Amino acid sequence: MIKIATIAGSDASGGAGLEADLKTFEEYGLYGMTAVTLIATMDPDNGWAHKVFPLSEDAVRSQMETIFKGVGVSAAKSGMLGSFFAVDITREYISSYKIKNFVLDPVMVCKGAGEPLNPELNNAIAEKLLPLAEVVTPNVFEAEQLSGIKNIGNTKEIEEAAHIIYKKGARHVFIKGPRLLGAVKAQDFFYDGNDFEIIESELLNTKWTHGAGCTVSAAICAGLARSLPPLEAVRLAKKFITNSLNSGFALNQWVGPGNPSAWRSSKLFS
Ligand code: PXL
Repeated sequence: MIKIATIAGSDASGGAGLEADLKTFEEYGLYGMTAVTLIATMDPDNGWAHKVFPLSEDAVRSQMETIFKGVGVSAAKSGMLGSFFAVDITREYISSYKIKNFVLDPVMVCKGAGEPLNPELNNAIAEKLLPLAEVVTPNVFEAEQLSGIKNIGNTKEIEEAAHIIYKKGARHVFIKGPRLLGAVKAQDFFYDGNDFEIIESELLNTKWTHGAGCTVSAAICAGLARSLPPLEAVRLAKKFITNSLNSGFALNQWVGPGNPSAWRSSKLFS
């Protein structure tokens, strides 16, 4: 059995965070483990406002011991870390256990949470975790933060941002889903230091995309765990998320996730 871990927050609503990661790992036939950094809850009496409950440093470190020392993994990803110590501990374990297949999802903002998380924490993520990343998976906002380029609005600026992020140490850069003016396809951008690749799928008209970023980075990580080269892992992840979002659904009036298991259950019950 191939083992894989996520270092991430728990989303009580189940669509994003480590819940999305675990569901994705399962679809790839892998054994998933979790180091929980925080618990995110959403308030139904206050417009689904997010609240975050960080776990203690000791609790985060103990989980890392369980996973990396006690078991071992073929790949790991990080999601919402939420504290400086979680960034430091992630760096420590990914480097001392020489995890080559490390996918950094630099979660800096959460849809629905309104404002960006702590900007100083974003700098720590860039400095300490980018150099360890086999693949980093920023959305456009995060690519702006990581590269320092403001208001990315066209392919040339995406290329520049990808190049800067690559120079800061990530071995592959995957920029997720910018809505560029005039785009008729859902486009993501992949850069490996030499070639710049646009990866396209049909543009879906859905607002149920909660957890899409977590899911796609988990799918890339799962592909790497299965020994796919990064570009192949990214292509398969793109198919996986498109499938999932094609079966998205509402949880309530505020939020709806994709359905990562849709392709399987449709076979089981047909
Ligand atoms: O989608 C970003 C995200 C990541 N991690 C956790 C979250 C969210 C958004 O809700 O709750 C735990």
